[in-house]
Amino acid sequence: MRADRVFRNARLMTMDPALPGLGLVERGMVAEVAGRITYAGPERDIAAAERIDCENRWISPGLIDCHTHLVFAGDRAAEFEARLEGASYEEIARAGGGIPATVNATRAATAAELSRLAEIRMRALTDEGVTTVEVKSGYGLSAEAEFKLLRVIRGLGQGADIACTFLGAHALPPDMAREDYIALLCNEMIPRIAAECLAEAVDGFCEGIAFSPAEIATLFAAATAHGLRVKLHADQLSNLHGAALAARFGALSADHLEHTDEAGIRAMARAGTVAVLLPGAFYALRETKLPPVAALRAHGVTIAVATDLNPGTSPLFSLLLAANMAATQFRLTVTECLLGITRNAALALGYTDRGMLLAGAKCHLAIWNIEHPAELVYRIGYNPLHKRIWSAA
Ligand code: DI6
Ligand code: FE
Repeated sequence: MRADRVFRNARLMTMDPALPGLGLVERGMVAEVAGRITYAGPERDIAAAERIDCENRWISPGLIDCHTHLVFAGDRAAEFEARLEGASYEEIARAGGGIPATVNATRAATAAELSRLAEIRMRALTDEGVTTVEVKSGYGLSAEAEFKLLRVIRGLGQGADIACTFLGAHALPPDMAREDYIALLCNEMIPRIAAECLAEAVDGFCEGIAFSPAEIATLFAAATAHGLRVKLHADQLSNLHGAALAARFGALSADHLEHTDEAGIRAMARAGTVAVLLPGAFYALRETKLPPVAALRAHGVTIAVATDLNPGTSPLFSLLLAANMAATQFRLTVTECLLGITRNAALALGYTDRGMLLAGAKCHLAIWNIEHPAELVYRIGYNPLHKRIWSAA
């Protein structure tokens, strides 16, 4: 079959699960028809309307940032300074700073202003080869403000595919009783989100300063009853057994996991829940408790890596730097880091049509000015992207 385009004279990181490691192919090529890969492998003769000589560069799948909170207004630089003076994240949150500060600024902003700010942040990611971004709501915390955020997120994506996640259960809004807010989420917001297809998944923050496991279980029951997948901010600051709770609801992912125990990891392995590690938050909060990487490996849990881009705990605008931090701080291997921002990040979002260079997958590519795949993880604050291939198809 004739291709629309071929990318020839390339070296491939296919991320093919049937091959070891990154599924490397020397002297490779990728063929595309109508936005889909029709062939990826050793160079061969394929007729094509357009032939692109990659000059022996490496091609990876377009990168996937599977956990961001990039729609918000305001900034938290003063909180950063307070933490440098010794205040803890929990102390700041309990004193009305933290998430509530961003909620106030976000509620006051128009949808147009939020879109403008979000597009700038998205550009930082896409400039480094990202082609799919997960974006959470969660800085509205009222029906009106959360729906504003969901519509802003749905309207993004002039330069990347967007997966939208509803994070109404991010913090308790200042003016509401706990039971009333959970009821609002479950009985009014989730049914409307499902009916109007405003989000693909529902997330929550299971933590002492946010929502209890029982509240999250109520939320997840409502989400799954309405056909929405779930994900969870789990065991970041303490072990409330969030990973096991997420697994019980067949969650796509459990994220953070610094305090997750062996039982939680076993439950994730059984449920096929992806572990999303967020080294930006670990770094910014100067945490010392490492996520249980060895146990995740031992139990065969799929590991992804993301930026957690948010104004409080992870003002990190680089997925390559997240990968570098995952290696240096969490001791992930280069292979784990690169699978974590491609194939495994796709799985954390429930996608099987991307994150790999395989026939049938979306033709989202990143073409790199590097001599070896490890260079994507090794440098700090350097962007080796040559060209990104993404189309809305
Ligand atoms: N965990 C996080 O790391 C972010 N949200 C969450 O649930 C923090 C969000 C913020 O501080 O604004
Ligand atoms: Fe987060």
